[in-house]
Amino acid sequence: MNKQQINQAFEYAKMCYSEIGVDVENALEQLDKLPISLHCWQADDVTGFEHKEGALTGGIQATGNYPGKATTIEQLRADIDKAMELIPGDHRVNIHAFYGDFGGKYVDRNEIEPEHFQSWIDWAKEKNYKLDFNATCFSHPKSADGLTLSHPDPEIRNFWIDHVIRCRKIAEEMGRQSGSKCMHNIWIPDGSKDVTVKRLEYRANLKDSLDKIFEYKTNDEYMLDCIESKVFGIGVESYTVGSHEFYMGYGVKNNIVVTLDSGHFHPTEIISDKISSLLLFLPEIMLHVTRGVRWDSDHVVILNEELVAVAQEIVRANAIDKVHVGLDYFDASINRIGAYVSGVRATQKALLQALLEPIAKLNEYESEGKFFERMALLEEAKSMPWGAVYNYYCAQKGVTVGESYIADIQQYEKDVTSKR
Ligand code: RNT
Ligand code: ZN
Repeated sequence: MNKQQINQAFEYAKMCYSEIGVDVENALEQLDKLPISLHCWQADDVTGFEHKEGALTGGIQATGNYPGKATTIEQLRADIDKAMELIPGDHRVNIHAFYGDFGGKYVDRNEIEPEHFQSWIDWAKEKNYKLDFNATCFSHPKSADGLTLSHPDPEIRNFWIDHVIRCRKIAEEMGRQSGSKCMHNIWIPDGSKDVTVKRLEYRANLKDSLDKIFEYKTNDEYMLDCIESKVFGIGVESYTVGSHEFYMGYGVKNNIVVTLDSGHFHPTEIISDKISSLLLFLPEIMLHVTRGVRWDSDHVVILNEELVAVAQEIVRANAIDKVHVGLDYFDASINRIGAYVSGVRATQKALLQALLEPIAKLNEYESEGKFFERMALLEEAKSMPWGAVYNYYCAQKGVTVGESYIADIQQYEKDVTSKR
């Protein structure tokens, strides 16, 4: 497609949308202000930079051994830069604590400091990315028996409390230096494989640990904490300490943002319908958008019905400023940089479709009880030429249009990742 064809298709799309009362330029302006947080861990299968051969634990698993994964900070940053080049708009990078720049030394989780993340902050500043952060409470000897913040041993609990407080300070520093609020996510793997008797005790321990963690007050302008629940993990099938009810209760009571990960509920349970409930009780929400296939398999996000529903719920609830969209998947079986680009583009397409909805008319039909009309207009909206609008947006931002980014990924593989 050349520029003229892209523009012609866009003009046609604009006309179609204006007929149903939708302002395309306005939708694009909004899309452009919507950052997506790119998780650093897709580039290296959640390995991090603490050890050379650190095993991934905590009930999560990256499957596949596609060649060329990033094994150094430089490689990982180069891969993210490449992905960002193929994504229109300004976005965020979500870093895990065990990706620190430790200069070849082993720095334990209860020793990390903002200085270990200064090179990330500098890189982000140079590239105009904003940063998000995560405590890392897995892949560590002190999480080996499956418990961290809920551990019966107060010494182990204190170790993790210390780690998370340090992470909150690092997140605060990231937000302060980058001039954009850093979302700090807390997810712990705690749970057990088999029938568990002392469910209440571990949850009471977790509650107590969180209370201690949040005793340290951070500046809300620089960072916000989020707490992420889960239903089960591999080897942690019978009991998860940090369940949805646990964190929803804790979050609502203490005004802490809740993270909804789309892979963390029962296989047919969806997060789209949870957004409008949580928004009534919490000022903001964090999303981990992923694609579970039969379990929390963290497949690459694609443009499926639930992704569109999530985007629609955000837009219909007028909550663009309140819902933080982050991605969370790690597919090691395909080109990892391609996985980033496809996932972000799919998420943007879902958001764009939602922004292009004839919402005024739909609201009107619904208020008037015209339910056939509502259904029919929703059906028509599905086949409106939103693809032409997305292509135009890419072209406008100087980013490869349509499937031609496949060739860019192949080229980068040939020139860079295949040589690792
Ligand atoms: C695990 C959670 C968590 C992790 C990252 C690496 O099931 O989804 O968010 O994916 O912290
Ligand atoms: Zn997650």
